[in-house]
Amino acid sequence: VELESEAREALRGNQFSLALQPQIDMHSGKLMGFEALLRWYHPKKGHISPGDFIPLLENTSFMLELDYWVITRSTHLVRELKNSGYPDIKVAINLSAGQFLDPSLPEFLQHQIIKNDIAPDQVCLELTETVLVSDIKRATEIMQTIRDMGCMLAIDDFGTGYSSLSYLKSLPADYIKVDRSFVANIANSADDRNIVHSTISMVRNMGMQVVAEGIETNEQYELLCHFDCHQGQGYLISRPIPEVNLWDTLSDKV
Ligand code: G
Ligand code: G
Ligand code: MN
Ligand code: NA
Repeated sequence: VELESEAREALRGNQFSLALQPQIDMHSGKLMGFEALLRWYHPKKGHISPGDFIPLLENTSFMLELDYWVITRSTHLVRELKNSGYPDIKVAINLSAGQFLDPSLPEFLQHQIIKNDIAPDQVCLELTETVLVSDIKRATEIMQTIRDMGCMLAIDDFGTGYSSLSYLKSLPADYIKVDRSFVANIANSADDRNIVHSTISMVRNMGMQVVAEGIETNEQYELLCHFDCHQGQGYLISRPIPEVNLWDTLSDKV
C-alpha cells in the first residue's frame, strides 16, 4: 500500500521510463522491433527492478494506470521511430493479467494506434501463460478481438507455465517466446537443446513464429539459427537500451 502511493507519486514525477531491447531476425540480423521494459528510477533508492515492484503492484488499481502509461509511451515511440526514418519497427509490450482482462484494453489500444497513425501490426502484446490459464475461454476471446484489430500477440516465458500442447494449438497467437531458462542451457544440456529444437519445429508447423529470449553467447545464437528460430533477443545482441540513449544507439548501428 505504501509502495502503491509511492509509485503513483513516481509516475507524476517522471521516475518511470522505458528501456528497449532489440529483437532481430535470426538469419539476416535485421532489427525487427523492441521489447519495452519498464524502469523505475527512484531519487533516493536508485533503480528499482520491475521484477521487484510489478508483483507488488499487480493487485492494485495503480497497476492498470501504469500499464496504460506503458502502452501510451510505447505506441508514441513507434511514431517517433517512423518520424526518424524507421517506418517498420515494432514494439512488444508486456501486459499484466489485470490489464489483459480489462474491458477497456481493446478500445484504448485502438485509440493510441489511430492517434499516433501507426500500423496495428507494429504493436505486439506479450502475454504470459499465467495470464492465459486464469480464464482461458475469456483470454482466447480477448486475443481474438485484439488480433481482429490487426495487432500481434506473443506468448511470453513459454515453457515455464503449465500450458498443455492442446491449449497452444487453440491460441490465436503470432509469436511464442521461448523462455530464457531453456536458451541458457542449449549449448550444454541435450535435454534443453531438444526441447528448444522441437518447440521451434512445432510452433513453425502451427504457423507461428518463435522468438528466443536471453541469447548470451555465440554458441547459443548459432544453435538457434541452425534450428531455424525466427527471431531473437538477449545480451549478445543488445542489452535493453534506456529510451534516452535509443537515438544515439540507432544512428550508430543502422
Ligand atoms: O526488465 P526486467 O528483466 O527486470 O523485467 C522483469 C520482469 O518484469 C519481466 O518478467 C518483465 O516481463 C516484466 N516487465 C517489464 N516491463 C513490464 C511492463 O511494462 N509491464 C508488465 N506488466 N511487466 C513488465
Ligand atoms: O519476462 P520477460 O521476458 O519479459 O523478461 C525480460 C527481462 O529479461 C528483461 O528485464 C531483461 O532485462 C532480461 N533480459 C533480457 N535479455 C537477457 C539476457 O540475455 N540474459 C538475461 N539473464 N536476462 C535478459
Ligand atoms: Mn516479455
Ligand atoms: Na520472458
